[in-house]
Amino acid sequence: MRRDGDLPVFAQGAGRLKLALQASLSPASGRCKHPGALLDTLKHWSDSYLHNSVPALSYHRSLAELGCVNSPLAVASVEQLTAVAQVAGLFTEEGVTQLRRACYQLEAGSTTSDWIISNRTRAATESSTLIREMMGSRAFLLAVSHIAGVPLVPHPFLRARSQVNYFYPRQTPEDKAQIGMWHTDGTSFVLNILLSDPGEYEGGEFVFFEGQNERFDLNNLDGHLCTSVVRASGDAVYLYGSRVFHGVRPVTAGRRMSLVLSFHCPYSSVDVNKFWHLASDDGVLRTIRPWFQLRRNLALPAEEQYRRLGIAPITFAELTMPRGQ
Ligand SMILES: O=C(O)CCC(=O)C(=O)O
Ligand SMILES: [Fe+2]
Repeated sequence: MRRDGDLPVFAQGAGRLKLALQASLSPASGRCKHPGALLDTLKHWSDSYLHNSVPALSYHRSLAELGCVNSPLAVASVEQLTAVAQVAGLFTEEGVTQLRRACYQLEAGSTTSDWIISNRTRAATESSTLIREMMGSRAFLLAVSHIAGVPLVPHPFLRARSQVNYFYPRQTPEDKAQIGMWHTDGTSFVLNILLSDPGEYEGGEFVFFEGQNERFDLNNLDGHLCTSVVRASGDAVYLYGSRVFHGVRPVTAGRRMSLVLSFHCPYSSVDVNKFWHLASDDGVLRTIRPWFQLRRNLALPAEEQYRRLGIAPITFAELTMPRGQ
């Protein structure tokens, strides 16, 4: 039996263009559960929610190790760029508790759709003080930059920057399973933080393809299909999301919640996000203006991007130093 037969592949190429046009015609395809609900816990972020020590990586592969020869970024090599890493112990217990609380609250603003992820709240940084402040924290950005191998800032496209995913089992056999279809992300530097404990759900494994994305073939995953060992609330999978196929298998009991954050390397104006990827979520018209804004923001010098965040630039040199210096 094909192990991931129940996980389809999200439309690529022309299929995605079609979805973008459909989204434009039915903007109400994702309906908010409780419009007008207060989504913010109004809790502030504190850097004490991060462990001081270097996050433990239980698994790490660079883009080179996945078979990529040409680096997508002129400023970093394929050896330097992390393709996949499993991260434990990034947050303290109190940090995990606060993130869980914030993400529970955001569920009232979630929408369901047939897109890649069935049920989610987008632009979490716009609704949650805690998540917005965390994304603007230099200590947090430095920790994620260490994992990624290059200095990072929050992704300038707000609706792609942060989202909370909620997965439930089907209620009736006719229901569609809530899944994360096999896909690559529209952004490259992506941290997927699991915010559920193992006892809270069954199924819902995070799977990824350990190989070049060009070689991905649903009918022949042999030897390349990996299931993440990330299990405990607060553990994370970091991905070079635009190059590594991944998905979330159906949840068969309970509820699985995850916070997905996207970043950008400000020393490069390269961004793989395609207009059609963004438009397949929001429709063509609603994507045009933010798209041009994104192009302008990507072209800003790194120093200016960090200045706008109100923090000192993270440099490449800083990432090669042992932590704590
Ligand atoms: O829920 C997760 O763990 C990851 C979902 C995902 O791949 C995404 O949101 O792009
Ligand atoms: Fe993803």
